Amino acid sequence: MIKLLRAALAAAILVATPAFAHNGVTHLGDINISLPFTRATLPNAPVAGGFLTIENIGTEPDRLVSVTSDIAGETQIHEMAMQGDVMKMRPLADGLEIPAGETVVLAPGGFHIMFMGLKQTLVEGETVAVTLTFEKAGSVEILLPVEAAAADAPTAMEHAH
Ligand SMILES: [Cu+2]
Repeated sequence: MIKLLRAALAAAILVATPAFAHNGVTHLGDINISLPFTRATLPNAPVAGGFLTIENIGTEPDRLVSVTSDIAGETQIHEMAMQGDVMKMRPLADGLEIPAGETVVLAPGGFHIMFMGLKQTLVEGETVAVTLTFEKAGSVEILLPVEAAAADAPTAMEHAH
């Protein structure tokens, strides 16, 4: 009976938390998410960016279809693209494809998570929770450490080498 309860409990935990984190990498099915960060903002800043690295170790492409967060009125997935001579950002209406066996980096100047209608100041040293939803791998909550306003990468990465 206890064995059965344990098995049921283990199954329940598996269903509730399909993702697990190890050495700073969050595993969600064939998707590995690493190096999450965002950047400190001034008070009343209307927008902020979020950054992380997504690896697809599977044999099928997947797609980051949405990102949500309580810190913003709306959270979008953006790309930077040339419009004439000007670099502009625009939302990816169909999400961001993560090709099989490839790694897609969301970083300043490239793909990024965009917090629109920011509801709070982002303070260095705090963390921000976002929920990423993939077409195949499902959803996972990721904590983005808030780095300095000019950070290009999470400090944890710099400390690693
Ligand atoms: Cu943007």
